[in-house]
Amino acid sequence: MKILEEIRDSVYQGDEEKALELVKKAVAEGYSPQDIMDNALVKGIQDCGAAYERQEMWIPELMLSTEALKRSLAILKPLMAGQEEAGRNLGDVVLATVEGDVHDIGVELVGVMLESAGFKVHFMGGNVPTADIIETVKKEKPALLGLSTLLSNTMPVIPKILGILNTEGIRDSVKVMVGGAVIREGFSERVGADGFAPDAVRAVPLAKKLRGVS
Ligand code: B1M
Repeated sequence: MKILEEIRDSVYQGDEEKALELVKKAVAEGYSPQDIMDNALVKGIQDCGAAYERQEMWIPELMLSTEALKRSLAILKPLMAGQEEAGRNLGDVVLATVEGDVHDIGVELVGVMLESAGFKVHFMGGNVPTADIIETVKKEKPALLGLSTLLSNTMPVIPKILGILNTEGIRDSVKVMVGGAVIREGFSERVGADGFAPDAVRAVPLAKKLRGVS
C-alpha cells in the first residue's frame, strides 16, 4: 500500500501511533505537508464520516480517528507555517467553531492554511462561548474573524455573533468569514457575513480578498 493510503487507513482505524510513525516517514520521504494533509489525513476522516453515515462507525471510534488526525497535523503544522510568505503578516485572524459545536478539525485546517499563507492565526478551538469570541475580538483587534460550524442546529449562533458585534459597535472593524460543512454561500450573504469558503484551500484567497492583498 502506498504510504498516503496507509496514513489514510491509520486515521480511519484510529491508530494514532501508526499514523504518527507513517506521517514522519512520509515527511522524510519528501511528501509535502499539503499532500499528506489533503490526500491522507482529510481523506481518512472523510472515510470515517461515510462509515458513520452507514452506521458502521460510532462516536468513540470517531474520536480515536480525530485524535490520530490531530496529532498527525501537529507534526505537519510547523512545516507549513509561513512556508509560502515567510516574514509577512497579512493580518491577524481569530478562528473558532461556535458555541455548541465541538467539531474543530476543519477550522484547524483553515488555520494551518492561513498561517502558511502568512496570516497570524489565533486559534480558539471548538465549542467556543460566544462571549469569549467577542472578548477576543475586542482584545486582539483582528482584521478577520473566521467562524465555523458543522451542525445545523448551531448555524444560528453565527448571526447571533454578528448581531453582538453590531451592538458593541465593532462590526465594521473586522471582516467575518464563515465556513463548515453545513454552510453555503447564500447563508453568508443572508446573515451579513463578509464571505464564505467551502474548504481550507479556498479560505486563503477569500481571506486575502477581504484584506485587499494579493
Ligand atoms: Co460529528 N457530525 N457529531 N463528530 N462528525 C458530523 C458533522 C455529521 C455530518 C455526521 C452525520 O450525521 N452524517 C453530523 C452533523 C449533521 C448536521 O447537523 N447537519 C454530526 C453530528 C450529528 C454529531 C453529533 C451531534 C453526534 C452525536 O453526539 N449524536 C456530535 C456533536 C457534538 C457537538 O458538537 N455538540 C458529533 C461529534 C463528533 C465527534 C466529537 C465524534 C467528531 C468531532 C471531533 C472534532 O472535530 N474534534 C465528529 C466528526 C469527526 C464528524 C465527521 C465524521 C467528520 C467532520 C470532519 O472533521 N470532517 C462529520 C461527518 C462528515 O463531515 N461527513 C460529522 C473533515 C473536515 C476537514 O471537514 O469540518 O467540513 P470540515 O471542514 C472543511 C470545510 O467545511 C471547510 O474547510 C475544511 C477543510 O477543507 N471549513 C471552513 C470548515 N470550517 C471553515 C471555516 C471557514 C472556511 C472554511 O472560514 C472561517
